[in-house]
Amino acid sequence: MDWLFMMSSVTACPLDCYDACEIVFENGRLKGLKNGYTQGFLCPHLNHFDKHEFIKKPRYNGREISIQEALAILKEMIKESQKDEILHYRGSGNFALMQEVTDHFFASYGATLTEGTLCDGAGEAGIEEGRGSNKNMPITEVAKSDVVIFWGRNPHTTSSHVLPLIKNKTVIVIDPVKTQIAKTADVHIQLKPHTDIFLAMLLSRFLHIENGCDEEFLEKYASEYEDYYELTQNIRIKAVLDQMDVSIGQLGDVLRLVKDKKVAIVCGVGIQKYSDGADVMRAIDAFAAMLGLFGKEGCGVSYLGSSRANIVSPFNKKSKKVSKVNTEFSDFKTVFIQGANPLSQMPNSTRVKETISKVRNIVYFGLYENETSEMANLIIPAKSFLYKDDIRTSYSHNKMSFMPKVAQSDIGISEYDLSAYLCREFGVELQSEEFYIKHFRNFAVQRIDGSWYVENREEIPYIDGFDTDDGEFAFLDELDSKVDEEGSMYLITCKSPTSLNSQFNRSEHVYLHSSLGFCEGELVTISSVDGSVSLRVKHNNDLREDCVLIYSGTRGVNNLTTKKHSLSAKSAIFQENKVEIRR
Ligand SMILES: Nc1nc2c(c(=O)[nH]1)N[C@H]1C(S)=C(S)[C@@H](COP(=O)(O)OP(=O)(O)OC[C@H]3O[C@@H](n4cnc5c(=O)[nH]c(N)nc54)[C@H](O)[C@@H]3O)O[C@H]1N2
Ligand SMILES: Nc1nc2c(c(=O)[nH]1)N[C@H]1C(S)=C(S)[C@@H](COP(=O)(O)OP(=O)(O)OC[C@H]3O[C@@H](n4cnc5c(=O)[nH]c(N)nc54)[C@H](O)[C@@H]3O)O[C@H]1N2
Ligand code: SF4
Ligand SMILES: [Mo]
Repeated sequence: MDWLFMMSSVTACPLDCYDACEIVFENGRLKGLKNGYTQGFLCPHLNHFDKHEFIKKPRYNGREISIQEALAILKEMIKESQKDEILHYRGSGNFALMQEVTDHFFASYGATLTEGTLCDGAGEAGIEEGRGSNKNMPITEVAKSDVVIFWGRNPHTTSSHVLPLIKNKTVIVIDPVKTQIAKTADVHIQLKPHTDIFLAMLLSRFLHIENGCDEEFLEKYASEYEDYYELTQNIRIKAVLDQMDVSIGQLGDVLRLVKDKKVAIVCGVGIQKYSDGADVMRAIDAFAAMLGLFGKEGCGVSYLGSSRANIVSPFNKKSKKVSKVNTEFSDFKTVFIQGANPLSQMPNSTRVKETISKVRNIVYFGLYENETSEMANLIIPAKSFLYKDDIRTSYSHNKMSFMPKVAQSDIGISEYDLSAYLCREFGVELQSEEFYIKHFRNFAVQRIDGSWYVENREEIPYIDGFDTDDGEFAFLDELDSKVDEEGSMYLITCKSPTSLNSQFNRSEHVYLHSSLGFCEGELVTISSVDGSVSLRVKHNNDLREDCVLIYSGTRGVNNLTTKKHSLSAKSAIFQENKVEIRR
């Protein structure tokens, strides 16, 4: 690696991750910043960041070229396409704010951008329906909680910096997988996947029956709670508990631990990878409302907030948009893909491959080789975060972290420099890089701990009620969800400890309970209504017997998933399809 060593500097991890760690870069080594939320440690992705081979040279139809040639070819591709034949598809490979500078060029030029999400959109829609906005309980608040409920969230894998904060607290885990946190939790409810809405509603119902609700809070901020209680009465307790594989005693255990306590419900994306994901999230929020958890210290629901909350983007130009979930790539002549691996990470890969193969000019602008670079005509290596100026925020806490260039490299080009070239060639106005970084910096304030935070992001949101029209929580008024029919197996496709979606060390296995009779190492075919994938088996008895686990980032996993949107948002629903296993 050609580091040009500089003094020790502080930067931040650019990855799409709750923790948004701050990093000390010293003599070519990356270490976690001791102060603040990073608490002096990083995760395996960043500890081994330089072990992963970057793309070093641009390529055009397999031939190595220079960056100047690559830019000239990109210019020709744009010139030979009508404006409405150009698509800018940007993923979340790097989560820092300057990634959006390319949006500025493509939107100003008249190209099409994407909308919707492969990630958290269904849950966010549910939160917005209930509260009128998605203001997140910053994860740092859990330090003040008595009880922490991890609901469809796997902190050892996806947000390990919360772990030091929950020592000696009561922990409840709701997850169909016996995750590492579940193994030491006070209560683990290993429910059947996609039954959380019933669990949340039954918890609300029994809380009400046992007079455990925060009535003062409810009268003031959620006065329709009696109607909601009535809705929960439509659930046939015994039959539904059987279907969920949960006992009434477990409901009692949860209620006993949370009553009159400071409770944080820490939700992940696991609960909402379904078409009714918004309703699931809203029912969990309703349980939080019944407990009166909003607007109080150490209490609340921590999900994925908007990392851009309270920041006005200078790059927010109007443009035509198509969905990121079921994009018809074949409608475009030139597709510019940045920080994304859609051929692996979008749902229904067979469809994605088919539609993208009809595109004349596929441009891939990224760091690593993958399924998308394999199909691209033009490959442009990006500079990694160490070699460019940037700034970032988090969707889990309120810090803003500066990311100055800490080393020099001749490899690749930054998003700003690529945009500056295109803006110059096509007569689009662009300010200096420094101007934009300063623009973002202006939304930060320094606090007494010396760290910078996004200005006016609340530590305790909803102190004065909700952001709905009447300031009250809007409960679900219909129950449209059903327990899935018995039969084929549930697909769990959660995050891997060794990869960040499709970056770094990607899993190559399917994980099954040993009692199913498949041998370790055996090749099996897993299929759904949308497609199939063949993978070797690894045993994992932390799974339920009715679950098939294939991590996000595994090649072929999205052959199995549907291109359908969730019902309330343009959000992907990776766990909607049931699957079968064949030898
Ligand atoms: N190591 C690592 N870290 C990551 C990522 C990564 O790929 N690898 N990705 C990053 C990104 S992009 C995101 S969005 C976050 C997501 O981070 P998390 O929110 O933690 O997401 P997942 O791992 O997808 O799912 C979390 C848990 O939900 C459980 N689950 C699945 N189905 C259900 C269900 O029906 N009900 C319930 N109650 N639980 C269910 C899974 O078993 C899993 O343990 O992680 C970020 N951090
Ligand atoms: N089956 C299944 N599918 C899923 C998920 C799941 O849980 N299961 N999770 C979904 C979720 S939550 C998400 S967020 C998406 C993520 O899906 P993607 O947004 O496609 O993210 P990655 O797989 O991380 O790939 C990102 C690419 O970005 C490039 N990159 C990294 N840094 C930079 C940079 O600085 N500049 C540029 N130009 N490129 C860079 C790398 O080359 C990398 O290959 O996947 C979704 N797909
Ligand atoms: S935990 Fe997340 S933010 Fe921290 S170093 Fe790892 S990937 Fe980056
Ligand atoms: Mo995500």
